[in-house]
Amino acid sequence: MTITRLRDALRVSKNIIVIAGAGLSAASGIPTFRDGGGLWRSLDATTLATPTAFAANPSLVWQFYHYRRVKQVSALESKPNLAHHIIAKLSVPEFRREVAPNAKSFHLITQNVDRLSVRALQSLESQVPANAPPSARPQMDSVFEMHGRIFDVKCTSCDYCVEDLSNPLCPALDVSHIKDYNDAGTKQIDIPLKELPRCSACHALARPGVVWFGETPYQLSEINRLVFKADMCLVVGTSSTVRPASLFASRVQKRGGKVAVFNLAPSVADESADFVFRGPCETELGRVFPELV
Ligand code: BJW
Ligand code: ZN
Repeated sequence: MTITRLRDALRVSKNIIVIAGAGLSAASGIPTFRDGGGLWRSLDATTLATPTAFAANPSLVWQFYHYRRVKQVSALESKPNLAHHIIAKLSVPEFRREVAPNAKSFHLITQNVDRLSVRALQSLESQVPANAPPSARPQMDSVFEMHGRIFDVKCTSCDYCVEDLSNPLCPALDVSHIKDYNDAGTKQIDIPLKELPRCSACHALARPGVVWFGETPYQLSEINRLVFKADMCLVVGTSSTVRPASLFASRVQKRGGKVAVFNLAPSVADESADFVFRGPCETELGRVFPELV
């Protein structure tokens, strides 16, 4: 049975990584990008998620990201689901010992910008008694948000980057009248540059702190180091179509590691995977790790 085989492989794993994508947050109500109902099904990524698109139409790009901040990702609108919580628990040495007694490290490399994996860690940390030993605590630095964070506001000039949860970020970006994300990503809007979010350090135009096509993801050298030493890679809720994240699993495998895919639908990663769990990751991870539910 696939669960038993994966559990056997986990028992001898030393360095575990999870590569996550939008499917991890789907059960939290956050749209994916490429499958049914995904953002890039009805919207054109090249007009919204590239530096050229932002240079050409910063008002539209800001409106799109502001809508997603407020209506989809905010703490009021979404919360971590069971899959986030199970992955967070794997970062706690005492929980991890149950499934991977030989593991020296565990890291999540997420392409998601929604912060839900970090919120899951924070919620776990808040439940740990103050006098608990480090082995009972989640490892707060175990998450790498390689495509940035949707609540970060980043300067286009000096690169100063700060999390700003204000709603609206500036009066001109009030999106309360916008019906849905399709409208947010297409409805013409013409906000003068000086009324868009500005850098609080140098006052230049600011942009959403996410990684667009053609840009280098964050923390790539640390991530490459983790991928290089990993001997177990769980690929959770990603279509595995966007580089460089789509390349990590095969790199782990080339060095003799194992790959387990958790996806609702077939993905390009399935073909070479050692284990495939077809179904919602919030259910499948619970089946594989019942002690972490
Ligand atoms: C479930 C589920 C459930 C649903 N349970 N599963 C030609 C021109 C220009 C660039 C390129 C080019 N060719 C290649 C490139 C590179 C490019 C790229 O890969 N493009 C391809 C699309 C062709 N990549 C880049 O440009 C990257 N940078 C780069 O390569 O820099 C160069 C470099 C590399 C290495 C070293 C140094 C330099 C940057 C990519 C940035 C991607 N940005 C976005 C937007 C982020 C901001 C925002 O949120 O708007 O990131 S695009 C979008 O795709 C987002 C995601 O993180 C990313 C990946 O998508 P993901 O997460 O896989 O989502 P989906 O929707 O595709 O899949 C969801 C999956 O979940 C599906 O499989 C479902 O079945 C499943 N699912 N519910 C389990 N409940
Ligand atoms: Zn600045």
